[in-house]
Amino acid sequence: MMEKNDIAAVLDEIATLMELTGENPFKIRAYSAGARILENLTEDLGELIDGGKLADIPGLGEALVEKITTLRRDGVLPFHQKLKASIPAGLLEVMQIPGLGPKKVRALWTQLAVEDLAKLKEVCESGAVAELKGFGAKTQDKILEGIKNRVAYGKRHRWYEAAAVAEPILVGLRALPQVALAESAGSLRRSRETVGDLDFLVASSEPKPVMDWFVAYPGVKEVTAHGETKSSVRFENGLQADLRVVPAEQFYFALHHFTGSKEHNVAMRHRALGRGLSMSEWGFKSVDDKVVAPGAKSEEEVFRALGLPWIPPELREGNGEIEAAEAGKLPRLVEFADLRGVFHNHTTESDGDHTLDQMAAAAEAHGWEYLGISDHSKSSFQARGLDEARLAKQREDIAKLNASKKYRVRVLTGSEVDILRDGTLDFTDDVLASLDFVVASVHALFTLDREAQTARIIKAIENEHVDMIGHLTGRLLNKREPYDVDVAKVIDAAAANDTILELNANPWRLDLDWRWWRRAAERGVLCSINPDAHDVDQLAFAAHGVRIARKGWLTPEQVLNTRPLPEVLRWLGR
Ligand code: DGT
Ligand code: CA
Ligand code: CA
Ligand code: ZN
Repeated sequence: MMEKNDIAAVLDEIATLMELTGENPFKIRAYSAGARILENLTEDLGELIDGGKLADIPGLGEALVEKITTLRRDGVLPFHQKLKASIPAGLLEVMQIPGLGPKKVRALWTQLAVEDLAKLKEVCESGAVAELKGFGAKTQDKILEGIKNRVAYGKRHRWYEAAAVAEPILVGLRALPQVALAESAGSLRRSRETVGDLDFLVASSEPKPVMDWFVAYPGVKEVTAHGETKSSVRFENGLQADLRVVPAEQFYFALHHFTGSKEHNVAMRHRALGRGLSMSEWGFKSVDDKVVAPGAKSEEEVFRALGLPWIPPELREGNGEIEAAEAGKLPRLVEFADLRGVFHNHTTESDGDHTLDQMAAAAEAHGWEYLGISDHSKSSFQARGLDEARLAKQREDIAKLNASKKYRVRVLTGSEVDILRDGTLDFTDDVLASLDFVVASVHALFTLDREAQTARIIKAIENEHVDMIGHLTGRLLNKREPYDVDVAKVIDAAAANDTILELNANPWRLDLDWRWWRRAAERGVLCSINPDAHDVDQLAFAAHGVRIARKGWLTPEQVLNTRPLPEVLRWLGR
C-alpha cells in the first residue's frame, strides 16, 4: 500500500506534467493543492478511505479522491502513467536544471524541440535559446553552467576518489580542540564500490566552531547548508559531504545509524522493537517504559544491547548479517595482513611502468612471500603483449632473478593470456604448461551476445592450464558497463573445474562484484585478490580487493593468496 507522502509526490508530478502539456491552470492547481492537503493530514489516510470520509476533507474534489484511493490501493495510477508516457522522459531531467520551471521547459520543447539534456546543450551552444522570448543570453549561459554541474553532481564517485577527499577532512576534524570523536560513516565506511556522498559524524558539545571549520575547508566549492547540527558542502569534483555534530552520548547510535545501510537499519530497528525498544540515531527509547533504555559507549555496545556481536560495516547491507550474527556465524573476514603475496601484475615487458626488478623490490617492501608476474599475450598488441619467444626470455630473467637471491620474495612466471573469440587461448598448451601460473582474460569482443560470451569464458575455464580468470565482466566503474556474461553459470563452471575467479583489485574494476562472492564461495570457488598492478604503487591496490572481499563475506581460507608459498605452489600443481 502506498503511503500518503508518496501519493502526494505523484500528485505533484501530475501537476508538473500537466504544466508541460499546457493544461488548464485551475486543474493543475487542484493537484498541487491536493498534494499539500495530503502532506498536512493529521488523520490516518487508510482509515479515512476505508470509512468513506476522504471526500469530506475540504479541497479534495471527487476526481482527486478517486485518484488518491487508487494510488493507495494499487500503488500506480493509469492516468498518471499515460500522462507521463505522453512526454519525452528526458524533459523531467531538463526540469532539474536550476532556473528551468515547467513553463520555460515547455517553451524549449515546443519551440526548439528540446527533449533531453543533450539537445538542450546543443540549442544553448548554437545561441538559439538566447533568441527565445523570455530567455536571453544570461539565461542561456546559466543553463549551460547548470548542465555542466548536473553531469558532475549526478554521478557517484569511485570509492578511492571519495576516500581521498574524506581522509584529510577526518584528520582535520580530529585535530580540532572541540572534537571528542570523529568518524566517516555511510557507504564509504561500508566499502561500497562507489559512494554517493560523504557522511561525517562528530561528537562535540561545541558544534559551532566545528561547523565553521568544515564549511571553510579548502576545496569546498559550495556550501549548501550551514546549521547548528548539520552542514553540507560540495567539492570541486561534484562530491558532496554532510557533517553532523551530536553530543557524545549519542555518538555511537548516530554512527551506527548513518553508517547504514538503510536495509540494515530497518532490520535492527525491527529487532529492537521486539525487545521493547525503539531505536533511532538518537539512541534507544523504551516503548512502554517497561524496560530501561540502554546507552552505548561504543558501537559494540549498540549491538550488544540487542544481543548481537559487533557486525563489520562491510556486511551491513541487509543480506542476512543480523541472522548470522545472532547464530554466531559471522565470517572471520579476510584482512590485508592475511595476504602473503599477489598474482596478476605487469612489467615494462607489456604495458607496465616498472621493470621486473622494480616490481620485485616493491613486493618485497610489502613483506610478501611471492609475486606473480603475468604480462599480456601477443593478441593484446596495443599493450605490447608478449609472443612465445619474449615470454620464454622473461621466464629466464625471472629464474635468474630468483636464483640471484637478491630478494626474498619469490617471483612466479605467469601470463595474462587472451581468451580468443572461440574460447581458445593465445598460447598453446605446451607454452602454458611451462609457466608457474596462468590468468586468462577477455580483452576484446566485449559486445558478443550473452551466450557466446559465456561459452567462450567457460571454455577457457575448462582448459586445465588456466588457473584463474581475470576481471570476469570487464566493467570499469562509472565508465564501462560489464559485458553480458552469465555470471551464475561461470561460477558453476569455475567450481566444477577448480578454476579460481579473480577479484581484480583495481579500484575502477573491483570485478567480480562483491554481490557474487558469497554464492561463489559457497559453491567452493576459490578467490584470488589480484592487484593487476601496472606500476609499483599499484601493488597496494590489493587493499581495495580486500575491502571488496570482506563485503563478499570472504574468509582467509577462501582466498588463495593468503596461503604460504609452498601451499600455493602445491595448489598450482607446478
Ligand atoms: P550513498 O551516499 O548513496 O553512497 O549511500 P549511503 O548509504 O551513504 O546513504 P546516505 O548518505 O543517503 O545516508 C547515510 C546513511 O544514513 C544510510 O546508509 C542509512 C542512513 N539513512 C539515511 N536515510 C535513511 C532512511 O530514510 N531510513 C533509514 N533507516 N536510514 C537512513
Ligand atoms: Ca553517503
Ligand atoms: Ca548523506
Ligand atoms: Zn587484463
